[in-house]
Amino acid sequence: MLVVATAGHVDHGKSTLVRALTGMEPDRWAEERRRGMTIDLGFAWTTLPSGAVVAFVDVPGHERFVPNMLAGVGPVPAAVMVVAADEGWMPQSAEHLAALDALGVAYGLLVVTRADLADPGPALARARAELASTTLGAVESVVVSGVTGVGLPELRAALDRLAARVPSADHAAPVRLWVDRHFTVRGSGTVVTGTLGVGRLRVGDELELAGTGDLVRVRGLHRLGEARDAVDPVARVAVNLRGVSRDRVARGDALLTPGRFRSTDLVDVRLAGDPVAELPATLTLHVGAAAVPVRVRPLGGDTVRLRLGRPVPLLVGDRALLRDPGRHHVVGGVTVLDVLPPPLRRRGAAAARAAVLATLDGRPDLAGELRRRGLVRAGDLARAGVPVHVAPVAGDWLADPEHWARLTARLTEAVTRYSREHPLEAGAPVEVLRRQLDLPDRVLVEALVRAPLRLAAGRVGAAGADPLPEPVARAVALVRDDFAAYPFRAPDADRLAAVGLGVREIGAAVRAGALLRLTGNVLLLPGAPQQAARVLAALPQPFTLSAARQALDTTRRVAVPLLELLDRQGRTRRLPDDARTVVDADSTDRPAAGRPGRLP
Ligand SMILES: Nc1nc2c(ncn2[C@@H]2O[C@H](COP(=O)(O)OP(=O)(O)OP(=O)(O)O)[C@@H](O)[C@H]2O)c(=O)[nH]1
Ligand SMILES: [Mg+2]
Repeated sequence: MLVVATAGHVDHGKSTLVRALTGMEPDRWAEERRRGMTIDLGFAWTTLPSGAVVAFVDVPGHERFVPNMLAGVGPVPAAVMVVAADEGWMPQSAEHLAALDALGVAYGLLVVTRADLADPGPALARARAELASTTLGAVESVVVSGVTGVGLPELRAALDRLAARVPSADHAAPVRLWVDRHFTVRGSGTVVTGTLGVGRLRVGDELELAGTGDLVRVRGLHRLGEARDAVDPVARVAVNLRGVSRDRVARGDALLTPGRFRSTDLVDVRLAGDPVAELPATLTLHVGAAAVPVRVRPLGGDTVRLRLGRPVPLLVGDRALLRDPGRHHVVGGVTVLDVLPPPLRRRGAAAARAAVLATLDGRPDLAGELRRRGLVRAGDLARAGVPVHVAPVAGDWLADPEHWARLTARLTEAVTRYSREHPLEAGAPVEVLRRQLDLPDRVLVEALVRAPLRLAAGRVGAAGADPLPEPVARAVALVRDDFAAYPFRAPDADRLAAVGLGVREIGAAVRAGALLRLTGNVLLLPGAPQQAARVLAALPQPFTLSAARQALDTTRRVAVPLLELLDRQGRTRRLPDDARTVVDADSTDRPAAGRPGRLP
């Protein structure tokens, strides 16, 4: 289907032309017919001699309704520029042409109407000259009269040639249907219409409503007034939505393939048109059928940063236009360069940003995005319109290869430094490394770990290294000798101090499993509980605390917490009279030694 918008000054005969070609009434409102003037968009269609179908989006020419005109033209790939022979080139001829040029519309026709009223020659010559320097360029032109019908066969033939020239659209692309009309149909609910530029719509599809993020279901589809199960682009389409009330949608909203777009309120763009330095601080951005107020921040050269009044689902490479509504002036077309721009905090950041943007052209460039960002989520790039065809380094994260290599080196340095500064710890905590390397996600730290580094228990250290730092290992060896003679006599404070086991050293030894902490500074070897249970099993059962203390040749300071640990481990059981029996000296069903808690 060829979808084509009309364009041109008020009263130049656009609607008359559409009516003559299609036999349909583009002016839908009674007020429009009463005033003889188009106010809002009109829709009409017909079959061309070749069998191709052309659908018109008929726009108003009056200067007050330019925003409506832009909503119609935004998503449409082709235009018919209409100029009246008797009036010639007029202000909205110029403004509409500027809009088509800003949006990059490259396919179209020039039609000089009302040729029965005046010599079409001068209007034709002027209009051709005006179009020549725009994206439309040297289009075919036809002279007609909507009243006498002169030129209409030639216009139909020209439309057929245009239909053959417009490139076909991508059926597989994600859908972004800009809503240009919405209404309710009794019994069916909410219906929205739009020009489907790319992507396929099917009954039953789930779509995302850009404005609210709501998921909605396609209940029915119409293409040019006929019910369809599916509609391929380019097409005029009406979508009956399930699960949304009419007041949740408005013109300028968009129906999206879920998960494929990200609405943004901050974009960096290249501007074609007026010098950037003279821009007003606020303008209106027109994209698709949307019109959004924006704050304009010139960055330098021809690039500006736009802060949008509300988020809009934009992609890198989108064409849009900036208009000054006060002055009825199309400021220029914009090409979206970045929908995820970095914040500008430091002095000189804007100029630096402009220098980066100067190298971009709005064509998606994965390698360039990775180079500039270093790290970025694959989903964020895909939703910005940049196809992703490289594997993530971790989770959903993509990395620039050089940046990743630098991070690997920095991780090794950070671990080495940490180990030097914290000799008693078994490596650097992942979270500490994440902050030092300024990484957005812990999975990135983990993915950076390469031999000889090793990740264990949330820390990154050198693989194969003794888990116990040298001074601690020496001290533990000394107390181990003490235990050889008296395995259940915990070293007292003096002994601990003498061998050099302070609070931090003890912590390191316990974490490494070299010592068992009964409580506080009461330490035994890790095998002590099992050994004790075997000794106690040889006593007459049940046995008292005092009998246990003597059999183990130790003090109450050790015996009390040791027996409690044995109880928790299920090796002994405490009886109501505080005596105990050994249940299973070699019980393996035990919680981690020293951790408070009961067996189930
Ligand atoms: N004689 C003559 N009158 C025409 C021709 N085309 C349009 N008109 C008349 O011009 C007036 C405006 O025509 P429209 O088709 O409403 O113009 P328009 O461009 O749609 O106007 P807007 O939608 O308001 O911008 C009407 O009175 C038409 O009858 C033509 O070819 N010859
Ligand atoms: Mg009209």
